[in-house]
Formats: sequence, structure tokens, C-alpha cells
Amino acid sequence: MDVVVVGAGVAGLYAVHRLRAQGLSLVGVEAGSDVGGTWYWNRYPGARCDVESVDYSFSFDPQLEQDWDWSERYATQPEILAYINHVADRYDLRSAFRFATRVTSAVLDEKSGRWVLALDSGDVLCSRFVVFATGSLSAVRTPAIPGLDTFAGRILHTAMWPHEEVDFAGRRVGLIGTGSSGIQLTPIVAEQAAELTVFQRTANYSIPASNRPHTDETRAAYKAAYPERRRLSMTSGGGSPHTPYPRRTFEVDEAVRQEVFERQWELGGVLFAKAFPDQTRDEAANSEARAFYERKVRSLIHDPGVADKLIPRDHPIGTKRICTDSGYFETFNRPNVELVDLRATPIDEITPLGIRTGERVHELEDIVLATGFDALTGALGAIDIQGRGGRELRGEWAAGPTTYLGLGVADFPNMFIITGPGSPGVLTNMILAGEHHVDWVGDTIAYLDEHGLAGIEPTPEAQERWVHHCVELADSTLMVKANSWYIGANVPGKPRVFMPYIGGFGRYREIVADVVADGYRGFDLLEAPVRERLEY
Ligand code: N01
Repeated sequence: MDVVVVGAGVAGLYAVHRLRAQGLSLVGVEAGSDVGGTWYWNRYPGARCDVESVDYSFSFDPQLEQDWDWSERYATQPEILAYINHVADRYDLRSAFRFATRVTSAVLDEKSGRWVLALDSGDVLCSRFVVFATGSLSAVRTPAIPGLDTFAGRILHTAMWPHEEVDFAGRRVGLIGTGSSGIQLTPIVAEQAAELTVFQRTANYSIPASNRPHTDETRAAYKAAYPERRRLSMTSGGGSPHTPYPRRTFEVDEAVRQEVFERQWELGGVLFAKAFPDQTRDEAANSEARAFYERKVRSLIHDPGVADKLIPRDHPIGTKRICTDSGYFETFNRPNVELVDLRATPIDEITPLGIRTGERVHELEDIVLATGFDALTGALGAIDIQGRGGRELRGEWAAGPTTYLGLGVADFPNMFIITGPGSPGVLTNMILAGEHHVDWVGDTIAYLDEHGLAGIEPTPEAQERWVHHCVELADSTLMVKANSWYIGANVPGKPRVFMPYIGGFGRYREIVADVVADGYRGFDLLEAPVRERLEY
């Protein structure tokens, strides 16, 4: 066939729709038993997106925008998954996929110029192009805590949550991990469980979502405003219509500064990272935002000792993704909730009875792991991908991932990556970024076919320049100061490289458009499948 699309998350689904529409033959492969990607797997109670649903939705069909009704500002995971299912049905996307199937290897056959993909079902697929829409946060991390496998109770992971309802009523629950997932889940478990112990290694910044239901009136208003909302999102830094205050932190007086912070706080969640444009670039500006944040959070927590533990001190605000919560800090005012600071008392082991920190054993019936992902490279690293001369992607990326524009890799012709390293994807709105990349792939394949070309591949020089540019941009910000998954710091042994393109979605779109207008500058356009390269 022409294309194999790997992944039936939002990007993979759109890839099937878009590439099929231009007449390409294709097959999709998906590890889950149905569509949805991240929204299929992460079905823990409390899961929501931190981008407003109105914006975190497909833009490719204006009629779809008008037909679908979002019930609240930040829809829950079941509603987002229902939306994705609606899209899959509406455009008949499910029929393209082989579900419950993993790609184990993807090897370039240089003679034919075809990609040969082995599936864990034993089947083999062969295609001209391969599109990896495998997700940025899809390779689940389970930490190697001694004794984890000896625990006698239930072990759950937020990113592999059971399909059936999990009842915590009357149980003693331990939760490890206080990133976005753990922070969303905590208030819900606390309401149900007899006791909840939250094991926190690093405190995180979290801001209330300011979630609220849509009314007929707000729904009509956002539907009418869609064209403008999308226009702003496409040109913005973060893929949503919200932009920072137009002046820098210290260009305004104290009263205005506080007013801007207050307004951004009310807007909710991750948007606080961009109250002022210099907030994640300038230490002093960041400290102002941090101080405002600390005052707000302290006012939510009764016990100042607990508040001390919950306020981050190890990284500037916004340099890890700010979490978006619904009642997280207030949960620690409940009598059935305890916070254990793992910096003071680390986990020594897990026993059949529970978690031991020093002399104390926290007796538990359930352990919930909210311990995150091997982000951006993990899903591709799980597949044995081999390009020219048997070069392995894992090996090529051993010192950190290298791509050109996040879309392709030198020596891996006709292989496309959606929202991976070098793309602004994870710093923006993943649906809009996915659509952008897929449209580029579709346009590029059409261009190749129209010009009788066999393929496309980044030049090593262009790739090196892009990687350098991404690193340089990140180094000019405070983002590199945090031990975030953006920089690989959450996975022991992973090279410390800031992986996304941080120059903004709008700017990135301009760069890609300019590259295309300039005859695919930085790419080799291949006339034949086989290409001799001097260095081999
Ligand atoms: O994962 P994380 P996540 N012992 O990596 C801790 C998106 N997302 O699933 O920081 C003890 O952020 C780890 O501690 P530390 C969003 O982009 C979005 O929560 O390494 N603790 C940390 O606290 C997000 O950023 C939404 O010290 C251990 C936690 O586990 C991304 O997904 C919702 C440990 C992992 O936090 C990832 O979020 C959910 C150990 N051995 C996810 N190992 C929304 O849209 C790890 N930890 C709102």
C-alpha cells in the first residue's frame, strides 16, 4: 500500500482521513483495542485535558465544530473519548485499522524503497511511506521500586487504567506521583477511600482549572467565534487563542501586574505559565509569578507545614507543564488524606502490606502509580526502526533525538513523525499540531507523486541545524532548569536534551511553509528508491 499509519489517536485518525481523501491506499495499526490513543488508555477518574475542549478538537471540518456540543470548558476523558469515537464513525476511520496489534519493527528495504513493518500478529506490511502517530506520552513508565511485585493488594497505573469501574470505597490507598495525572486523580480517590496517602517526590505547580459547564448561550458564542478562535490558535505560541499580556512583567506597575496574574489565574491551569511574555525567560519575572502563585496556594491549605511541602522550590514556575486541577490542594485539608514527602523519607521498598519509608510501613490495599511516561522518544524506541544501511533509530538517537522540523529523520526516507521531538507539539495543542503535521505529510506525498519523485529525506546538515536551533532556543529560556520530561530527566539514563521546538506554534508553521515554498529546503527529494550516498 502507499502508507502505513501507526497509531489511532487523534493524529493517526486524522492521518487516515486526510491521506485516504487524496486517494492513497493505507492501513492503520493500533495497539489498543479501539480508537482514542491517550484518551483510550488514560481513563482514570478525573482525567481531563488542560486545553479547553473547544480548542482541543479537530479543526479540519467546520461542520464538525458546529455539530458537536461540548458540555463543559474542560471535558472529562469519557466525553473526549466519545467525541473521538464520533469522529471515527462519522468519517469511517475505524475500518482502516488493525486494532490490538503492535508494530514490532519497521525496516527500510533499500532496493525497493519500501518500508517493511512486522506486526506482533505475525503479519508483515509493506508500504512506500510510514507515518508514526505513536504519541508523545504513550510509553508508560513504571518505576523500579524494590518489592513492587510483592505487593499483595491492587496495583493500578493511571496510564493503563482498567475499563471497568475501580471502587476505592472504604479502602486504604497509596498514590505515587504528583504530576498532572496524580493531581487530577487525588481529589476523587480522597472522596471515596477510607484513607489516601499521597507519596510526593517533587512538588508541582498546579492551578485550578476554573472549569464550568457550557450553557446554550456560551455554546452558541463559541460556535459563532470558531473561525477567529482557530485563526488565533494557529498563529499563537501555544495553539490556543490565549496570548500573554502584551507587555513584559516589569514594564507595568505592581497594581497592573497583580491584576494580570489574577486574570490569568482565573482563566485557569496551564495558561498561567504565559501571564507575561518574559515569564519563562527571566528569573526575576518568574519570581514575581511564583510569589503570586505561592500566596494563592497557601490560602487553600489549612496546615502551613503541609503547604510548605506542596510548594515547589526546585524549578521556576512554568518550566514543567503546570498541572490543571479541580480541588487538589483543598484535598490535603481532609482528615483522611496524608502527604508523605519522599525527599525527607524516601521509599525503601514495597512489601506485601504496603510502602515502607524508613521505619514506617504505610499499610495499603491499593497502590496507584501516576508515574508518567518515557516522553517523545519512548514509543518509537519500542519499535526496531532501521533506515539506510541498517541504521537503527534507537542508536541514532542514543545521545538525544535528531529530526528536521520534527517531521523526518536523515537516513530514514519516507518516514514521517507526528508531534515528536523537534516539533512544537507537546508545548501546543496536540490536535492542531497533529493536523498541521498530517497536512504537511499529505501535501508532501502529493508533491512527490506529481513530480514523479520516489521519496523525501532530510539532509544531515539541515537536521543538524534544526537540532542546534531547538537547543539554542531552549537554552535562552528557563525551561532547561527543570527536571522535566521535556528534557528527559524523568527517565534514569536518558540524555538530557530539551526535545520540543520551543519557538511557538505560529512561528513553526511559518518556518515549515517557508521550507516548502523554497522547494523543500533542507530535504533531499529522491528520484529513485535507491540512492547511493558517498559516505557509505
Ligand atoms: O507524569 P509526570 P503525568 N518514586 O511525569 C513521580 C500530560 N497530562 O502522567 O517529579 C516516586 O508529570 C514523579 O516525581 P518526580 C501532561 O503533559 C496531561 O502526571 O520525578 N515518585 C512525578 O511526580 C503531563 O505533564 C493531563 O520527582 C516517582 C510523577 O511520578 C504529562 O502528561 C493529565 C517515581 C510523574 O509525573 C505527564 O503527566 C495527565 C518514583 N520512583 C497527563 N517515578 C492534563 O491534560 C516517578 N515519580 C491535565
